[in-house]
Amino acid sequence: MTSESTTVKGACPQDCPDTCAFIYTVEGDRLTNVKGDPDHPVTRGHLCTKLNDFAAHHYNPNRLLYPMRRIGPKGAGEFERITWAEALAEIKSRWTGIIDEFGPQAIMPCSYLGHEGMLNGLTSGDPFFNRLGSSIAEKTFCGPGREVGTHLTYGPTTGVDPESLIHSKYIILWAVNPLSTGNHHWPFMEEARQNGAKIVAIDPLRSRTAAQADWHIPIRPGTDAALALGMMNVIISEGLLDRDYVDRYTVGFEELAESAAEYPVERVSAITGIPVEDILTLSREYAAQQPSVIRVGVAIERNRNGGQASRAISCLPALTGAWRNVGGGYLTLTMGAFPINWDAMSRPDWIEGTPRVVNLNSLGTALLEASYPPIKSMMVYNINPVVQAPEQNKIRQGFAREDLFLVVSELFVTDTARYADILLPAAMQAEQTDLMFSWGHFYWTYNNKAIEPPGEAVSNTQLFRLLAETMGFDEPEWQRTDEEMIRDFVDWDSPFMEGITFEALRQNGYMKLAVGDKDERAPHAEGNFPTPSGKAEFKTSLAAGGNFVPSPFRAGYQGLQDGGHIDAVPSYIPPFESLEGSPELAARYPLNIISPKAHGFLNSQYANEKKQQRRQGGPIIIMHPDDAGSRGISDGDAVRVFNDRGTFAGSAHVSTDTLKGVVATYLGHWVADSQSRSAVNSISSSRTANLGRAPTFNDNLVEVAKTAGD
Ligand SMILES: Nc1nc2c(c(=O)[nH]1)N[C@H]1C(S)=C(S)[C@@H](COP(=O)(O)OP(=O)(O)OC[C@H]3O[C@@H](n4cnc5c(=O)[nH]c(N)nc54)[C@H](O)[C@@H]3O)O[C@H]1N2
Ligand SMILES: Nc1nc2c(c(=O)[nH]1)N[C@H]1C(S)=C(S)[C@@H](COP(=O)(O)OP(=O)(O)OC[C@H]3O[C@@H](n4cnc5c(=O)[nH]c(N)nc54)[C@H](O)[C@@H]3O)O[C@H]1N2
Ligand code: SF4
Ligand SMILES: [Mo]
Repeated sequence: MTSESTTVKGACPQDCPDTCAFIYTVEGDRLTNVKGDPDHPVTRGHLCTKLNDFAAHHYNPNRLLYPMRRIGPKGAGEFERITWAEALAEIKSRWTGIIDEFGPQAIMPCSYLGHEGMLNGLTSGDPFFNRLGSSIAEKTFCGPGREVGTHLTYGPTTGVDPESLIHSKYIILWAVNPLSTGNHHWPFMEEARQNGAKIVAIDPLRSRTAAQADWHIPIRPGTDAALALGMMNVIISEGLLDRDYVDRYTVGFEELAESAAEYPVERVSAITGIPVEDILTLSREYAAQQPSVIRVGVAIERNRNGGQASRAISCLPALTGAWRNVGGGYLTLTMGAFPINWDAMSRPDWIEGTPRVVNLNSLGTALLEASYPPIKSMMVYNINPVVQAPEQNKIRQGFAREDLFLVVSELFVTDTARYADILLPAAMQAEQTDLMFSWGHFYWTYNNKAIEPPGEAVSNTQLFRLLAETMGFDEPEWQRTDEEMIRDFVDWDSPFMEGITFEALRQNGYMKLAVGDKDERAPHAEGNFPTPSGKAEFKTSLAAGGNFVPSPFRAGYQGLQDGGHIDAVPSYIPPFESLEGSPELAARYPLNIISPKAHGFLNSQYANEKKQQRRQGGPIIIMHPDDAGSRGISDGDAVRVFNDRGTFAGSAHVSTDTLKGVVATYLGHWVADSQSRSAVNSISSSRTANLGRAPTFNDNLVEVAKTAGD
């Protein structure tokens, strides 16, 4: 380190529950190191595998540095450099032409969580597109199933503080793999374990976490609601519930008990594949060993039953009175505690009338099906739909449409960016200002800009300022600096902001919300749930209907239940694609596929880094020995996975790590780097789950065969 080296406080930009505090080291004008801030109480100076080389990622030679125009066929990835002025002029003339002919709804944004910041993240383009009058992209890839499910029981509770987990005695990790997907909760659980806690993982796959747990309970994908109802049945019928807590702080117990009574252990065992004895032991231990806590992951919601599964699971802590003690209760998203002014961020008040809403799970269909006005232009930023969204083949066909004007803002020429007509270079985290909330702890984290962006890359905030100017928008909001935006986006007067100022936050890098002392905090020891009744609602008071918008995350656009109906109490329905749910399809495609997150990639990010590719390896298809054997497949064989929607290839990994009948593969490999020129989402369906219009990535049937010639 030279004498000119300085340090700057930053924050990890990724959609990850941990939101690590960074320390950037800058020498001259160069970012030379990114490390974790050792003083941060949750992230403790340790960055995950993906972000360990984050400084080098900024200097990846394939960074997109200048605006580009397509010169080859769509999808070929052939571009020539142009100036920003040329790029903006072309966008203006194409969009103006489209608006004149078809109206602004023929233009549509497409974005997601490539960046999670308050400024550059999920809502960064919303004000622009609302002001333009475009069609609206409904963004429900991650979270809404759990949110709606949990919300029905508890309202927008903040849940257990992960720092309080050290006080837990029984920890259920349900559909979550924190050792890969948010490892900073683990030390708290490990400390609890040193103090006698038991860690249980419920997962079809022996994940890294399941392998480290005290007890791994394999479960058939999409059957979690049946397990939760079965556990409730055991707990109620054996008198293991906390009757006093139920009487004082819950509503709808009789109805819940009736619903649970339909799930005797034998039936639950047949549905879930879990032995009767294990269901009994789990139920009894969970109820008896207090404080018990359930941490629910995002994977819970990626099937037809996902929302109701979250809801059923969320009833367990109220039934057993787990909330009474510090470290007891339920933990899924801490985000609700952050006093965020979502309307200021996304400006739903700028929407005129009722524009068309396209759920991004149906992106491919929306691009291909006739509609009026037709979608003539799309602007893609913060998302890589060719890899990450379902119906990969339809999306690629849609993006290849000659009459579609596709604008993409990116860090790299991704599988999606290859289809762009105009490609715009985006800044990376050390090159921009942002404020990060967290969905896995209670700390704000401030990202100070450490270096200038390379070439002509711009932050998303700057991109939309430029586009607003180009389109002639003159509202004062477009003149704000990044800091002014941050000041506008937070409710600084909230009680949770006690002791937190903008200046202090910027200087300290991170600050914890005033949620209470981690060693004393038991937010629902005496009920106090933010529901209409003030109690935990086994029977929801929202079931009567109404437009139910639990999440400010997708401000202003959504009624999130399907068909306007919500069952009064939690229920179970079989997955769309399963032997139980679709026997005819299962006869042709007998294997359930799940596609959890890769240890070495963050969704599709970092999958273009050689180091991460080496760490992660190529696409693997994890198969049970019985399923492999009956297909003549041996470990290491090249195989293809297919159904009516598509096909992709990988190398067979034959192992009892997965249940018989379930194959698993990791998400994030780039299509361009894959031997089959396709990836797992080629087989995924666009159907959405029973609550929150959550995706159904883990509710797909496939067949696997040895690749011909092998
Ligand atoms: N099969 C399957 N599919 C899934 C899932 C699954 O489990 N299985 N998970 C789903 C979930 S939970 C999620 S959250 C989604 C995530 O899906 P995406 O949000 O598409 O995830 P990323 O791969 O992170 O892609 C984001 C893109 O944004 C770009 N980007 C990053 N920062 C910036 C920036 O500041 N500006 C601009 N303009 N671009 C930027 C990155 O380079 C990257 O190409 O995927 C979903 N898809
Ligand atoms: N390394 C890494 N970390 C990440 C990400 C990444 O891509 N890579 N992505 C980030 C994002 S956007 C998100 S949303 C989070 C997600 O993080 P998690 O919530 O941990 O999600 P997944 O890894 O998809 O799945 C977790 C586990 O659920 C299991 N599972 C799948 N289907 C079912 C089911 O039906 N029932 C049960 N009980 N278990 C099931 C899977 O086998 C897997 O082991 O991770 C974040 N962190
Ligand atoms: S991806 Fe998650 S664990 Fe890794 S550095 Fe970022 S916030 Fe921390
Ligand atoms: Mo996600």
